Amino acid sequence: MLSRRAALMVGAGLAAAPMLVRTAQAETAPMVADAAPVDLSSLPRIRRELVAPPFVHEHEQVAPGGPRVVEFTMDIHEKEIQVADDAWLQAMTFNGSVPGPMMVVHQGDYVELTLRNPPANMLQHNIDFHASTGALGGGALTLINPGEQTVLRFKATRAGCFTYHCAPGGPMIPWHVTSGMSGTIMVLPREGLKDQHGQPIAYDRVIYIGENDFYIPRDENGAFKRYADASEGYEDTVNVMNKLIPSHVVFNGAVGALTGDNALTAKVGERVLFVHNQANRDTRPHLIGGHGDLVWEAGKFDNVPDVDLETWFIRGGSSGAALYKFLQPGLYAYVNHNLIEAVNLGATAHIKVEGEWNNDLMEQVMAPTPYTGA
Ligand SMILES: [Cu+2]
Repeated sequence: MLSRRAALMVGAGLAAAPMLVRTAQAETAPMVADAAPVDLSSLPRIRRELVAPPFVHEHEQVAPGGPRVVEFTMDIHEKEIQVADDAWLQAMTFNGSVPGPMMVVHQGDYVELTLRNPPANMLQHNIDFHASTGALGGGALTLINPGEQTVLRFKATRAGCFTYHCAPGGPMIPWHVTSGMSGTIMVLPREGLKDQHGQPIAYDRVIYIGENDFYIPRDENGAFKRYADASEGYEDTVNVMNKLIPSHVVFNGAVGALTGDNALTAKVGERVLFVHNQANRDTRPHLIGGHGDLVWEAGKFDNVPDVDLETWFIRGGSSGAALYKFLQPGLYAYVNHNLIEAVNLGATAHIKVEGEWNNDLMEQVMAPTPYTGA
């Protein structure tokens, strides 16, 4: 007798889908069993409680000492989310949020993640950390069924913002990623960030944006379809997805997730580090009325940052970072500067900045008045 999940997978022709992961899993298992043990018992351990985006858990920018083992726990939740007034998605999430929570460690630390797939879920999941080395980024060691949990430890050898995402094999990979299963780990250099001259630089806050392209099917009348669970929507969703035309391109899981009453806040003089994750598709952040003072476009902090950028490019499958010190008060829009995606499809965030207006930087010399002509 097949479980409901197995029946759905077979019904959708997916039984053989996770082949790559299964093969890598089978090949990796004996190597893992034979490998020399590593003794990390002398290293201090610290446990970090993850928080939902656009916020980030407490962390030090400069490492307070030598390498540590940094412990995290994430639960995977399959749940329906509202993407727009008229659109719902059977989302798959790390820790219940889209994007998954940001994790912060320092270069040389060990990341120790307990990943749990609660019994109420219907699908297999895993995690591929672009920051890690080997075993499909950990994907071959973390594939878990509903009702299972696993612990993966990897050494964060390279500094930068890195995408993580679910990658359970075959067509499950794009489906899970475009259903919300991606996020960012930020590996800070132990001595903190440096500017283009190699001088230390700090941020006052992090704003963590996860951009998602969603592919929600429509019915014969053009209305978005709503499904009882993820598997029920699978076939329709793949048909939309394979045409590569997203129904929504949004920040943090929904149109309006970071605008209006949900707008972010900052103060004139504050340095904000914008971390932008896109696990599937290229994008091009732009802060309207501001700049990227220092931009690690590819997200990797051992590269010299670009300065004074107007728009920067985030490659699909990566996380980038941009530092900006706000100089004027007012309402700013942080957008994907494909403006169709920003305005019509949803990829906009707002930041309300408090402070004193600086007429030297900009002044309205004459307010709009009736045209007097030549
Ligand atoms: Cu998954």
